[in-house]
Amino acid sequence: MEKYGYRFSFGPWNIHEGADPFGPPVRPARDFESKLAVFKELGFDMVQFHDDDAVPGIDDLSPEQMRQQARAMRQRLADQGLTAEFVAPRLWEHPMTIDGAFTSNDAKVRSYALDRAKKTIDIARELGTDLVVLWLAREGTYMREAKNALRATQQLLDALNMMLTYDARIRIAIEPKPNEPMDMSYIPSIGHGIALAYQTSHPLRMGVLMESAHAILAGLDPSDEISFAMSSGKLWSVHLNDQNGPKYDQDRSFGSVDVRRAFNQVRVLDNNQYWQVGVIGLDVKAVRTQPASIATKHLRNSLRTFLRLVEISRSIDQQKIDALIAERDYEELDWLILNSLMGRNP
Ligand code: GLO
Ligand code: MG
Repeated sequence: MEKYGYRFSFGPWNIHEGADPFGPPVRPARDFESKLAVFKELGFDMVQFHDDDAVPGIDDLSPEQMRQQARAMRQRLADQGLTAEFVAPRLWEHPMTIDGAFTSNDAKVRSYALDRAKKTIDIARELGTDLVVLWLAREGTYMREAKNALRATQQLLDALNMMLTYDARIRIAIEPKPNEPMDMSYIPSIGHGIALAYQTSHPLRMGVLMESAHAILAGLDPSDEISFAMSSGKLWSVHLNDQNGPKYDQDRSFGSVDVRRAFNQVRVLDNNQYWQVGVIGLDVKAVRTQPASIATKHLRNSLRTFLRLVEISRSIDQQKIDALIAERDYEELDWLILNSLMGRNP
């Protein structure tokens, strides 16, 4: 398969048992080893980790045990010809973090969160990656009055500064999301993530991860979010997927809802040589109806859709586009794009 220099990744959570808030798992859990086998089979190159995907039971291990397990994981990856793209602290499942982690109203919780972030950095180092991703899942509120948004922003900055100082080589990418699990999240968009990045003590080591579904939930266009981040060199990873309107976070296969929106994400990534700076992460989930034995097709489809859209984008005659723009004939431009997406060259 021609991959045009792109590298692809996903996380173990993208092979999923199908539980939702209204029903239990419908597919048996697969062990990590069998998930690892899927990566190469489907053309993926790198693995995304939560800290406890790499080191299960992280809260109960000594620092030495933790590091040793992370080293063993690096070897397991190498055995499969894989490497780690990033590690993200899972700060949303522990009972301590019910009301948030870095922005919890409880000082003990905040210090747990900082410790856990340091462990994530230690694990990243052992896995051989310098990238830490922060999805700020529970940093927000159900009741506006329950926290102080200004103080929360400062707390997030303090946490980022602590992490940047703890390891001088680590880079941090914030993954913004406007809601879910919280009603309202504190860093809802790429713009918020970048504004925070520039206020840290080491702005050069701060960037963002753009997830398509999160941008759509915020009412924003994912390709414009990508472009905004790239304009300051801060797009360090992506979670491409799709989302059918402002409802629960769907993580649908890339391009499966709106292929033109997917095309525009591919187009800006490809026109700006994203393959030189980052990996194409696909944060997608199989729909709950998919039987277990065939529940990896969402990953296959997303990767192939991305590559098909690269081919389409490169096949469109840019001179034609420029001429239509010069004539301000945007209806003809529309027709050109639609025809290309429908497999015709008008
Ligand atoms: C949820 C997020 C989540 C993160 C992952 C890595 O909405 O997209 O899947 O990407 O936990 O931090
Ligand atoms: Mg994501």
